Amino acid sequence: MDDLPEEVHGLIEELDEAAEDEDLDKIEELTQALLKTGVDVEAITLKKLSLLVMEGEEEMAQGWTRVAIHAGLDPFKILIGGLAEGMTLIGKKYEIGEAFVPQLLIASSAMYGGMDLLDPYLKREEDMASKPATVIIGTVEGDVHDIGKSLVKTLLSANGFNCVDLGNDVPASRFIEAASEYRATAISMSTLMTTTMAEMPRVISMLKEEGIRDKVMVMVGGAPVTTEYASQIGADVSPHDAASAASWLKSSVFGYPPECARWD
Ligand code: B12
Repeated sequence: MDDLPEEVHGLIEELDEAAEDEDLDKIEELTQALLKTGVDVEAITLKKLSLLVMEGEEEMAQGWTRVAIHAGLDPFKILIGGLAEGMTLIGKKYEIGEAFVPQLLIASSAMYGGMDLLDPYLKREEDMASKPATVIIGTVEGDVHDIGKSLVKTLLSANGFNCVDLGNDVPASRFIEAASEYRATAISMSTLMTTTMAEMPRVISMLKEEGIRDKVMVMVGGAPVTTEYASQIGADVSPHDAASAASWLKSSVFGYPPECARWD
């Protein structure tokens, strides 16, 4: 961002102030002025958002999320390339000892703060037939990491799936109960820790014990989960990110028996 014209630097500084003051009219007005300069507003805004999440600046991250919305950027790009990218940046710092748990927590709040504002813009697709397929989503027992899980939920919802979010630290039995209760089409499990990965085969074993393994597709994911691990534990798939999870499920659901054929 160093090589930007003086005028653009000035506008970015003014936008920082307006974001801090939560001055919504000023943010809109300055965004229009920034667009008129002809600079790459998308690149500037995504970079700003990732840095603000990394620094845990919740108000500023919200202000710049508004800038991104006013600038007409694709809401999914704002989410993945801006807000979630900030979590990746703080994660790298944590791994080399330059950030600690409190910083991770404030970065998470900044990420969720921006995501709340984006929510109404993350449009739901309506072309999935009148009764959308239901997916049970959660982070496994013992694990409180929920950002990746929430991204999967957002992307699946945007692709027309009905998501039942069980949250984090979800006992295996809760996945099973919810699958039967909602006559689910799929279960999506996340974990970010090697120590809690064993919860995933536990859920799959319970599905088999209850005689319902063939009624639901099982997706597993999270940083330590590999394709090999997924097939070893008898999951159907482990797409590597939230967007591929949504596209895999969307294409798989059409060849899958309908809900009544599975659950009645
Ligand atoms: C933020 C963070 C936290 C936050 C979580 C806040 C929150 N609301 O989620 C807090 C501070 C609470 C936290 C706590 C802890 N953490 Co932590 N945390 C992280 C960190 C830095 C980033 C995680 C993150 O949000 N990434 C961003 C999201 C977007 O990525 P993601 O979750 O991986 O999701 C992507 C994919 O994996 C995939 N995906 C995710 N789920 C699914 C599901 C499906 C079905 C599919 C297909 C795809 C998919 O899609 C997403 C991309 O689109 C990671 C390090 C890292 N680099 O990952 C450590 C990390 C996960 N934490 C770790 C640890 C050890 C802990 C603590 C034990 C620390 C402590 N001493 O207290 C506790 C755990 C407490 C518990 N019982 O769970 C370790 C785990 C080590 C291991 N291998 O087991 C890591 C790897 C850091 C490290 N290198 O040591 N943590």
